[in-house]
Amino acid sequence: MTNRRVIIDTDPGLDDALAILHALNCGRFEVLGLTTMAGNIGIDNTTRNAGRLLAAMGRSDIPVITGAAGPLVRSVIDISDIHGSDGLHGLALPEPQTAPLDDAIAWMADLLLAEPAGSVDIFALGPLTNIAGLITQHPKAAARIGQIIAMGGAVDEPGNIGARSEFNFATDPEAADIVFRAGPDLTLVPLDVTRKVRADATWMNNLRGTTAGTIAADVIALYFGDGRQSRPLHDPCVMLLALDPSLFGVEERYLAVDLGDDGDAGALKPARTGTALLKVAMQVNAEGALDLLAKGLTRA
Ligand SMILES: [Ca+2]
Repeated sequence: MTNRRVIIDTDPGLDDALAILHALNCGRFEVLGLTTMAGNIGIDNTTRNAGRLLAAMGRSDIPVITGAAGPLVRSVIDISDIHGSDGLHGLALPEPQTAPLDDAIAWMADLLLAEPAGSVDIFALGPLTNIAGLITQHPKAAARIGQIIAMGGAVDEPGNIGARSEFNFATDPEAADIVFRAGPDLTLVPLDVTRKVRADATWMNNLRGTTAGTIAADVIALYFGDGRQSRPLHDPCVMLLALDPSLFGVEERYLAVDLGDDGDAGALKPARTGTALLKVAMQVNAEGALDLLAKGLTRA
C-alpha cells in the first residue's frame, strides 16, 4: 500500500504537535507540507512551531507555508492560557532550519493543480480559514483535493468555547460554512469522539524512547501541569481516522454552522435545507485509537 500524500493544515499548539509527530513518524503518510494559520497564539508562533517540530524530527525538507493571520471576518479568540505564550509552553525544541514560504492558499492551489486529481488529502487541525480561501479563490484546485479530515465541532457533546461551540469552528464560523457548503469529501472529527481518546500518565510514559515518542511524552506532560489525571488528544484523531477508519463509527448528518454573534457562533446545528450532508465520526474505540497512536509515535 502506498502512503497517503497529505497536507497538514495546522496551528501548533500542543495538540497539533502530537498529531504532526505521529504523522511524521508512523511511516504511513507522505507529508507534503505544513500550512499554518494563527489559531489563538498568532501566525508567527504557529509557523515557527511547525518549523521547530520538523527540525526536531530531522524533516526540514518538508516545507512550512504561512497561512491565515486571522479568521475571515471575526476577531481572534484568545485562549492562550491553555497553550502557553509560545503555544508550546516553552517546550525545548530546535529552531526551524529553513524559513517558511509565503501564501499557503497559493501553495496549496499550485500543488493540487500539479498532482493527479484526488491524490492529495488535507488533514485540517485548526480553523478552516486556509481551506475556505482555497475554495473561494481557487475552486478548480480545491476540486482536486482527495479528502479532507477535519478536527472540529461538537455534535451531541457540549462545546469547549460556548455551550455548543468548539474552538476551531468558533474561531472562524464563516470559513467552516464555506467548506461545508462546497461539498468536498469531508469527514469531521468532533469533540464527541476526541474527548474519549485520553492520555494518562502511564500511557504517556510508555511513549519515551523514539524522538517522536519522547517529544510527545514531554508535550503531554505539559498538559498535566494543571494537576489533571488525563487529557483528551483531539488533533491526532484525524490521523488515526485516516489510518484505520474501523476504529471509528462514522455517521452521515445534515449540519449547518451557527453564524450568529452570540457565544455559540460556530456551533453545529442539525438542519436539512440548504445544508451539507457531512460524514461525522460519532463513536470511537478509544483503546484501539490510543494503541495506534502509541504505535505510530514509538515506531523506531
Ligand atoms: Ca489545532
